[in-house]
Amino acid sequence: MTAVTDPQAPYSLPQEFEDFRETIAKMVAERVAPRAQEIDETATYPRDIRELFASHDLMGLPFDAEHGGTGTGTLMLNIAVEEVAKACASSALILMIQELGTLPIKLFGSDELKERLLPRCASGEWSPAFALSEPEAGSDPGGMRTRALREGDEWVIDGTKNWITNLGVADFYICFAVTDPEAGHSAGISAFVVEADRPGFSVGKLEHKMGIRGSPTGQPIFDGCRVPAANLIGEVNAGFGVAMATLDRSRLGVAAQAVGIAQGATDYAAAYARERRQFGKPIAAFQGIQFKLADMESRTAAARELLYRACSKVDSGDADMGKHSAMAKLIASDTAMWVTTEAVQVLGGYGYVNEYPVERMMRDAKITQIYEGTNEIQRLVIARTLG
Ligand code: COS
Repeated sequence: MTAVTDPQAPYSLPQEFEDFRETIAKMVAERVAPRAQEIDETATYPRDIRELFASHDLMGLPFDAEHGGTGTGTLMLNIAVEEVAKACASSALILMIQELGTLPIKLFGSDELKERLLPRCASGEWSPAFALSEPEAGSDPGGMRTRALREGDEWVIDGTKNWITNLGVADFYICFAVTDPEAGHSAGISAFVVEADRPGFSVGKLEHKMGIRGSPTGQPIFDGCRVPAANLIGEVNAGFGVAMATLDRSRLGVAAQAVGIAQGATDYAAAYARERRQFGKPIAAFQGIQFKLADMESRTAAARELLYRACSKVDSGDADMGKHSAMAKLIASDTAMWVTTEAVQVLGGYGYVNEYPVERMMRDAKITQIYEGTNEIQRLVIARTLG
């Protein structure tokens, strides 16, 4: 047997990750938490928070050093997402989308596309969007209707996407479109970069949402929108694989957001229970409340373990990363929904009003069970690996 010098080391986060978490937590407490309620109430995209992230180099977290990023990997990125989501899930989405909308380029793009787009995203100057879903193609993106036709050195894109994060804010959209209608379900799809200032691109309906209200979501419209052949990502007709490989990694962002929301709700409910007095003592003295808080803390800790393990799978390029990110996303999002509902219960009537943050957390938690693949789709992805 090989000698083990530090028995703790294989199963604890390196100190630099803990230090990083502490720095982010401090910034979040000072600058993000005080803005969270207003961002939700006014449903406005917090540009100031994005600038704050850029000034702290956080927008560079999803990128390699050669493209102006921090080169620090998925785990570091998702620790940041988690810490921000503790206070404001909409702000966490700013970091998540920076990864989701650039992974297709990072994984499959030409050197020219990488050099053209990634450094501007790493600096925070630009932000992307990932346009896969359509009104008639949500869980089943292989059935999309958006088309792209080759004309000379250009592609002409026609179609409408749906539920697209960063609508109207994004500088470019990763648009998936059918390029070979004869190829059959999911086979003849390609991925393109469409800059927001291309003629034929427009911002359609923006949604009024239950949660993550500080992040604009809606329908980008591509109407005879022309992009140069150089804007194709990867091979023609290989776009479905681009989308799937992206989601295998980006779903960890959703898991991190969910863990953050759950921890934020647990911390708030625990502090509240120490202060709130009924029947002559703090409600934290009652076992009914203690058991709730203990379960909230434990389930969140379990979800976090799964998340970090899946991050390390992605960072080491393990073949089963997709299964692990689906498991992390599934468990973390179900945990966030359960924990935030319990947090509202701990606060009682105060939990139900927006003077307190837990009703926002409960509304924000719901989307984590839906986007980047519903939890039913995650179960499908996991089940398929079981043989
Ligand atoms: N990585 C790379 N390639 C993959 C892949 C992955 N994780 N999963 C599937 N593929 C490939 C398959 O290998 C197959 O290629 P070949 O035909 O060359 O073998 C192709 O993609 C089609 O795969 P499959 O038949 O499994 O596709 P399905 O239409 O059955 O869809 C699910 C599979 C349901 C998993 C997929 O549609 C999905 O993830 N849906 C949810 C979409 C989603 O998350 N939407 C949210 C949008 S972002 S908010």
